[in-house]
Amino acid sequence: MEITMEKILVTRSSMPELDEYVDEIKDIFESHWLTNMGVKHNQLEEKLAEYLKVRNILLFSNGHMALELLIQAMGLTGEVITTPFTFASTTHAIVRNGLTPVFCDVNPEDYTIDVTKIEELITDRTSAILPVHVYGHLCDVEAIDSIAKKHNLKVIYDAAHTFGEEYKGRGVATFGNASIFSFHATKVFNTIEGGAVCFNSSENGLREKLYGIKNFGIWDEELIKDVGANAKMNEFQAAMGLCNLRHIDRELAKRKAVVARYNERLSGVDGIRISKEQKDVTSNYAYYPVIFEPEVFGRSRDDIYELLKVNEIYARKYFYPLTNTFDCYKGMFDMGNTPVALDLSKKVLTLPLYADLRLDQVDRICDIILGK
Ligand code: T4K
Repeated sequence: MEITMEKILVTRSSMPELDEYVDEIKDIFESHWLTNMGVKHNQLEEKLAEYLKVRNILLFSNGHMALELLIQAMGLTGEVITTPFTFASTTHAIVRNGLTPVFCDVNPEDYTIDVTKIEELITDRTSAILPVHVYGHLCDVEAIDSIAKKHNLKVIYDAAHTFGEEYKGRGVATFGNASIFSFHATKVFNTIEGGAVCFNSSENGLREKLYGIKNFGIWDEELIKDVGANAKMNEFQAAMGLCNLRHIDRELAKRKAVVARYNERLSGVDGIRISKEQKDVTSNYAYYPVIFEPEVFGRSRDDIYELLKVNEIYARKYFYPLTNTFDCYKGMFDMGNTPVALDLSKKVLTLPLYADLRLDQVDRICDIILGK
């Protein structure tokens, strides 16, 4: 008799009960108002601002457009210091604005930008720093803030992975000049596709500018002030967000239990490095990255990836390859400038993590990794 294995993907979207979503979208069917900053959109903005403890929030069709249009709205020029250990979106958003990404290495502790290496990359063309809170690990926001102030640079955080996190009781999106979140189906909180720009600072006219730019630059029927795009969140996306936000605390608690089980099984194993809790940070348990040191552990990241795959477990190599080695950027950047990121990208595997992942499934994954 053939035994069928249970397939486990790297993540699985959180969703409300069908009835709850149907209830939420009834108004949309009654009003025929489907998009362009409708009632659900506005309700979600209000609720998220409160949840995220941030003064300004604008919703977008996805996290990438939030970032791309934020860079445009802030009028950045020349060079932007960022990291290559991230999803394609971060680097593409800089390049698609006609700017030059300057890649800073990451630190080997939490894989965020190495703040000791930022200043040597600043030139008279640098306009901003764009660090990434990768996997939900918070960047050293205090050091970045002081470097930015000293050199009069803007700071935009790619906070795609840090929904709901806090640092010393402050919402994560209150740092820097602005931050973006992703509400993609694979994220801790999703609106199917979706994203947001958030900021606390009283950036001059930023809210109005972003509001216009995500709607073709239209300020009113006869006044088109910016070369905008279309990046509006529609009412069905917002309705999904309203439902998912009601259950976010339960979802986070379930994720926490999954992470605790992984930690229990994988900590203290020679040749395996797991993430440490960050001081003063309230985690959202977004990703579970594991670093495999092949000389010590005996097997490489790629060995484990394949081993899991034959067992129908689909972990992912987030973030390999580094963005500065992408085909589309061939010959443009030197990956030798970011040796720590390069090393990590060859050793990291993000294990399956989602609220409904059962603990016996976590055990099965760990048994396979540990050869039990
Ligand atoms: N900045 C950073 C640092 C980011 O990580 C991202 C996105 C962005 C910016 C841009 O934000 P968005 O524009 O995406 O809002 C996924 C996501 O598509 C992407 O949002 C995310 N980062 C990235 C890290 O992961 P893929 O290509 O790995 O996704 P995919 O389709 O292979 O899905 C992974 C797994 O998720 C599937 O095996 C099953 C599960 N899944 C997927 C979908 C699409 C579901 O359960 N439901 C679904 O609907 O990029």
